[in-house]
Amino acid sequence: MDPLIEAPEALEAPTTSSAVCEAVQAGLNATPKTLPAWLFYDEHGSQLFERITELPEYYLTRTERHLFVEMAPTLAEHVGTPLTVMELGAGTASKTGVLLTALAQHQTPLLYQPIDVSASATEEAANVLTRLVPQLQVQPQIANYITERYDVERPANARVLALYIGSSIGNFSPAEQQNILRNLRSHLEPRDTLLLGLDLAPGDAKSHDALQKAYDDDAGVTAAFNKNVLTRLNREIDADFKLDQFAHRACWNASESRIEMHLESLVSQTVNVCGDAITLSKGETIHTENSYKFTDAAINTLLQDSGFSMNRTLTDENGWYAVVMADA
Ligand code: AVI
Repeated sequence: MDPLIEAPEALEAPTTSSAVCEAVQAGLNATPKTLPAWLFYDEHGSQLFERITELPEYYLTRTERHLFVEMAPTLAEHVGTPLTVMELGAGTASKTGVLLTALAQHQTPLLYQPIDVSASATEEAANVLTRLVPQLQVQPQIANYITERYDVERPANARVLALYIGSSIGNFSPAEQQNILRNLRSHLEPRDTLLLGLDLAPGDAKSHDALQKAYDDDAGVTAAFNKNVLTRLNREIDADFKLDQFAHRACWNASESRIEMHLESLVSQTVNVCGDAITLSKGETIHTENSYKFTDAAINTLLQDSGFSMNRTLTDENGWYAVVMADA
């Protein structure tokens, strides 16, 4: 994978094609049909995601970055020093530099512990960040924070600032969200802090239309990102999806408070996947992604159920995105 690309790989892709076949067949034989989210992040998919983060419609990344710029000067004061910073699913940590630069002004050296499944992304993060913040000691861990154990090192007496940003939590089910945060909480002590980046639910502040457009942009980059899973399956397991017979769909599921991405079959068709003939009727969809959006009440409940207590929330002037500080 291109090390410059920030791929939020939620779950590790299986390494053998028979394991890919097994996962894909299970999803396509289910009702409704689904495909696993790790399929998005091959090399091309990661590049497309990077382009998504720069789209005018995709406000999440730039809004979070603005909030970090705003909060960075007073962060050390709020969290307390001495401290160490750890980050779940750090990727190339492109936004973390803003926070680390500010924190390093209060403390030298500053230990930064990124945890990510991608060794190349973490290596890139270490290279870029140590050039940007020379006072930084980067100690990466290559681990899938969902399925594998990880450690948090605490240099003498330091508080831990745990980062889980980028709305990454939104791609997991509510039960998974709670498990991720509970597991994180088990590594922390009461004087530690969690910084969580979340996308907010539509309502008075954010229209459904604005949210919808973030997942169905005019340039068609998100559509290409979604359809790329089919290209990947054609290449990796010799499936025969015809891309022009599928359309990208993004829809708001109000009862689940999530944007769903689907691939809709435009005709009745049969697709061959690992020797399995999968039939799709016209209009039937394959569900490829969930992106949960949070109300204030949902954030509070999630934090409380995971053993954290809300300290303060920073939102942008539109009220579209939130960076939440919670006490462990
Ligand atoms: C990585 N994740 C936070 C993105 C999101 O907004 O749920 C993935 C994405 N899917 C479509 N566009 C972006």
